[in-house]
Amino acid sequence: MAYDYDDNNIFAKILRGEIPNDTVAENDHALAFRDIAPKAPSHVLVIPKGRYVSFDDFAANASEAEMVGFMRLCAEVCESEGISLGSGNQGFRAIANSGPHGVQEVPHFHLHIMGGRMMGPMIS
Ligand code: D5M
Repeated sequence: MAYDYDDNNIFAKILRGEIPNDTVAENDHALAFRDIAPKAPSHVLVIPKGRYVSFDDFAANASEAEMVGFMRLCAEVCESEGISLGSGNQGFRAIANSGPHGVQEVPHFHLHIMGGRMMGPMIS
């Protein structure tokens, strides 16, 4: 299965430092920054630094180090945003829109982490 990565997508430009972002956290393998159009009091996007189009591309092809780096950064974001269940907070929603049916707009894998309010129905 081929996943054609577009180096001109907006998150690739963010990773290259060509456009600004509101960084929340970063490690060797992933970057977390605030969504430009937040849908919740806390709305952070976590992206791998590697060239992965979608959730399934990342799941199939990322190295274990990239996966661990990505997931640990997600945990760090949940903690610093005050939404992590492990610290007794109220929780959050994590979504990876993937492809046309998932209504993915930016073709670089990203996880939306949203919290700070009660979420509505998941399907729309
Ligand atoms: O959603 C893509 C998300 O990316 C959407 O919530 C807006 C956000 N976005 C788009 N451009 C930027 C920049 N420049 N900074 C921060 N956030 C941005 P999806 O439908 O999952 O692909």
